[in-house]
Amino acid sequence: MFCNKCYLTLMMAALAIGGCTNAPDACLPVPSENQLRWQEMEYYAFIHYSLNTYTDQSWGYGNESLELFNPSDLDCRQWARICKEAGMTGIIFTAKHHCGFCMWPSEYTEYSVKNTPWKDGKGDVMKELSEACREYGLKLGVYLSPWDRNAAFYGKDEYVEYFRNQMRELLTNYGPVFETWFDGANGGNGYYGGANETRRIDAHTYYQWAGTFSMIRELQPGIVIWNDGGDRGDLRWVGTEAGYVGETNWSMLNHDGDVPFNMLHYGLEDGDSWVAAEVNTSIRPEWFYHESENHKVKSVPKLMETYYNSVGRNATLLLNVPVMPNGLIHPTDEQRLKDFAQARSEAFAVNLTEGAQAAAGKVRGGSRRFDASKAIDGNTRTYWTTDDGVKEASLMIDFGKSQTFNRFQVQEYIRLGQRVKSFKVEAFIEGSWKEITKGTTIGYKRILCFPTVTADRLRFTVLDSRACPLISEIAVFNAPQILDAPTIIRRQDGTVVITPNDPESTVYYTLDGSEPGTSETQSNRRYRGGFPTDGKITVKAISVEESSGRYSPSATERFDLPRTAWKVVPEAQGSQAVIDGDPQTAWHAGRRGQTPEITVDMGAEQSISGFTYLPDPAQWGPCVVSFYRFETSADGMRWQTVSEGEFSNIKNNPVLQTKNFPPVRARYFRLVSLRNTDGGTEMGCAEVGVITE
Ligand code: FUL
Ligand code: CA
Repeated sequence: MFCNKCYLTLMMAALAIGGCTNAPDACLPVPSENQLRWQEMEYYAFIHYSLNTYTDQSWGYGNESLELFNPSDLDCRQWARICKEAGMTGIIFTAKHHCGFCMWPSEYTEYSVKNTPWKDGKGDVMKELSEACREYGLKLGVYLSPWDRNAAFYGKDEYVEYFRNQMRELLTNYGPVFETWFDGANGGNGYYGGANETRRIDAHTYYQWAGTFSMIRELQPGIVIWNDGGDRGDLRWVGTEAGYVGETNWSMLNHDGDVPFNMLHYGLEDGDSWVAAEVNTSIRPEWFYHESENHKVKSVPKLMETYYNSVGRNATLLLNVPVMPNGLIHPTDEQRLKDFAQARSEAFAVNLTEGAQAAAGKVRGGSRRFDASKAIDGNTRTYWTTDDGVKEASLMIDFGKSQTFNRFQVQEYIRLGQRVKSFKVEAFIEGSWKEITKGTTIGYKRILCFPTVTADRLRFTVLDSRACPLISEIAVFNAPQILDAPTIIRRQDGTVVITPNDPESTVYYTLDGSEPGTSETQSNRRYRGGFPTDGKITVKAISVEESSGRYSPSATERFDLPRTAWKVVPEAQGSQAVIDGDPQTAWHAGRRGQTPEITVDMGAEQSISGFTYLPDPAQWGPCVVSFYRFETSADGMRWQTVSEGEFSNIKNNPVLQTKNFPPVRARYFRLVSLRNTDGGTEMGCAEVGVITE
């Protein structure tokens, strides 16, 4: 947190750097030294590993057996090596997830590694990880779940003391910790020492965060504290786990009162506190390891997109990699992280502003205070600026010769506050200035992608700013094109439709499970438009750039029987969207007092052993079901419940949910929403399906 007392120190820093008595005033609020150091870490790892790893769950209930924890090859040095090679700067580890199991031998509970078969109870994952991080030059962070489904006294006053005691152990015994992460989730029910009941708390009052935060700051003066709004932390969640923050992203918030989701996503231009954004997302759909997701590890293009939408939008990127039951990171994830690092170093290999000339344009109502060359001197501690009060200014970069580029990177000197509200970038092409891209906020770092252009001059113009703009660095790159895996859907009538991310590329696909190649053969077909299919199928597809022969990673989709004869009954306007095979179309059941259920007539009896639910992809008001009942019927009159329960962590991670049950024969099925993540029952649904025997 920044206070006015620090203002003088800051002014002096500004003078020293600017070397000029005329340095601009700070534009409050400004980041603390801890926040600055953290922001510069840019990209670091999340590691999810706990008892869930052994039960295939997202959230443990708190009663899972301690005997489950006995990894054969646990090696934190492997994790640290992989993260280091990936270009990451630290690791935040799930020391305790919602199930309450402690990955270190906590003095305050029996539910920890000390009572597992692993190393005869003498092991300590936190210790091994802290040593590995030190060895590889990575910073260490801890995730300590406030919600504890094992603790008998969770929900009572004494739990807060317990939580603080655990925090104290973690912040005392393992060296410097750069960040603490407290997930806000509380799904209510749990084991709670055998009580097996639902316990709800008010997350803002129950944990008495103020006391916990001051203890944390005392134990680790260099730390930053994560929060999801309102609790005076140092950095904020962005309101989604999908891997992006708003295009407009202010590093400020108001610290009082509840912070709505969209404020987490965009920040607040006139917020009173510095609370920059951290984008947390997983390299797989879920946070913990699930074997069934081994083919769902995000592609390099997807990771690049995530990078541009996080680090490239004034946030840090906290990328999760799960650990397998044997205690190691899966080779696919390792390879993907390496390829992602490689793609970034290729994209940002040559900065075209190095050796170029920069000049400030005519400034309306003021002089050019600090020279334009400061914006391309390779030093983020120096900056180009104008006189106070000037909120519109431009800077021209002359490459001296014709250059080809498609990325523009710009940084503000945030020590004196985040200022720029909007800007544009033009290139001098065929004798005139043409706008090639534009943006709103900048902050610590902003990267813009646009179609490749060739020009010898570029013009950057700040169109509006909270105070005179301070631009510390501008870089221009020519990143190679990256082909992404195409998306594959199957429509209700069995037609498979494949869409490449780059419309100019060619798609090849297979239906026999083999990896697609770059030329047409009997099994490797060239995609020429939607094609009919029948039965259960697996489709694999790649995008190919014909001119170079380069190709994308492959996409794989498995489809159960086509739904040709399916009908939503009774049919309501738009209700077919839930079975049309298109994950982008959705329908809501239970609006305006109607029953929150979807009933499907499959047209004929089938033997089914599971169902799938994909929530509405809409960003706001998606009505995601968290507690459900699934029923089947042979005649549409007499129904039986075959599955009932919870979709864990679906609120923050609304991916496809699969539930299995013993096979039943049925012609009809019905998904009933018992509760959605907002406490109501309305059910937003993009797709509902069954698993046939
Ligand atoms: C969520 C948790 O509920 C997930 O399990 C995961 O730990 C994620 C980072 O935060 O909200
Ligand atoms: Ca749909």
